[in-house]
Amino acid sequence: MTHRTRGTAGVTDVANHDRTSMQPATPMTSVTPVSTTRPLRRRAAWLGVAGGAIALSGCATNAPQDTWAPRGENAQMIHDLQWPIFAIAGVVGLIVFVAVGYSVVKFRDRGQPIPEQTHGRPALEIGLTILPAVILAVIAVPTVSTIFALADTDDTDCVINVTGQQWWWEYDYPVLDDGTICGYEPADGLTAAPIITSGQLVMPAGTNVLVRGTSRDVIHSYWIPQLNGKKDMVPGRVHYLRLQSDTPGIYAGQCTEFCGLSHANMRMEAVVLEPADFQRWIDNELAPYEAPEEGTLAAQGETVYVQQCARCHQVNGLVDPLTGDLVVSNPQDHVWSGAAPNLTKLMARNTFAGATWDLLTPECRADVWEAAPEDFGERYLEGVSEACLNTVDLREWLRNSPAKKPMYADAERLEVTDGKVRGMPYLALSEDQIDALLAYLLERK
Ligand code: HEC
Ligand SMILES: [Cu+2]
Repeated sequence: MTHRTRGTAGVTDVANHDRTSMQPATPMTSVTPVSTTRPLRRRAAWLGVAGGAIALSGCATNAPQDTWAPRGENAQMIHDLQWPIFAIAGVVGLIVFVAVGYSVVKFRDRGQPIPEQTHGRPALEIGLTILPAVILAVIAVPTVSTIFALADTDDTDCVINVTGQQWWWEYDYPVLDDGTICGYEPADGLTAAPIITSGQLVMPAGTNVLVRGTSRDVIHSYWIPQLNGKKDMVPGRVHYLRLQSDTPGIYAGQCTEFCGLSHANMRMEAVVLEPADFQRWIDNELAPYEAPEEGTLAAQGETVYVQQCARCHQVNGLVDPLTGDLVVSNPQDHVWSGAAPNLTKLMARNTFAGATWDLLTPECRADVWEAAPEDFGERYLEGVSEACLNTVDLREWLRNSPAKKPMYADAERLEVTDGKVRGMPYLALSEDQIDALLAYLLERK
């Protein structure tokens, strides 16, 4: 015979079914009444304010990285898929929220007895398992076909190699077997050679561009929202990304894989030019080097450049004025990633250092960036003039680049680095040297 001393099972059984008839252990009126409604209301008010602010921030008019404003075929494909799916998910979400809200309010605990507990409803459960499966199966059809369409490389007109490194993108336009660059023949008198630039990817309008992307250090991700989705760029691998647009203009993007301290300063732009303008761009990139006139400030700048910059940066065709030798950079000995931006035509682009700062003053920038598509090419190809040069940011960069763009969290505690640096180091240039360098760089366009 069992002897039950406490009978816990019996007590809980009773408590479950007769909860409402139980008396609270302590009377509800206590000596110090604590009200919970006021802090709760205040919290709800703050939540409302925060939620409203977040919702309103979605209304920005100047949002160059808007995924809902496609400007090319690939982005349009994504857009055509995302709208209906967003709508379906929205309807499902609404039904769920209404059902949950209704149940929460209607069946809230008012002290009523717990309803009779049943063991499931097979029809409902099976139905609610099959329904989402059917919805997902339906959505899968256009999704998979879009993924395949976005991975197609058969219709490529132009190949551009894109390489990420901390914290900027390099573009390399290879010379194809037929002697063209991206399908364009250089003008008479010019020799086809790979064009190497950084920051701004220049591409012809109405052309299927295929990016062959990789990385020299960590994983980065290439993303121009108005032209296509994201593509990770991984060391030791080549990933492909399609870009296309019919509308001349500048399309902004940014690295979307956390890649270290200055990840947020790793931006890029795609610049779309009409074919005739693109031809002019190519010809200008390939134009032979013109040394500064003797005795000018720019000529002094050339000397400073050869001494201070040429070990990392390449200026194609530059001849050392002192020795007469062709100057060839060897960034692999000085920079961890093994590369530094090619400065041959620095002033033909209009942003620098991972497209983070403008080479143009705000007024001149607006003239280019806000130009109508039919005027855009002409304005972009003007490059940076002396009157338009944003000397503020460029000077700060040359004075102390790691102070402008953080390269190390704690440079004081650097281990021995084999003489190599990440990004561009502090070079202790004098203001005179910087003046001369600016004059020299202004002619690089
Ligand atoms: C030790 C190698 C090294 C030296 C020396 C060096 N740089 Fe750099 N420089 C870099 C690297 C790496 C970057 C890319 C940094 C980034 O964008 O985060 C860079 C970026 C730049 C940029 C931006 C280019 C672009 O297309 O975005 C300019 C301009 C520049 N350097 C000018 C100079 C000048 C002028 C000198 C000489 C006074 C110089 N650099 C010396 C490594 C170097
Ligand atoms: Cu990155």
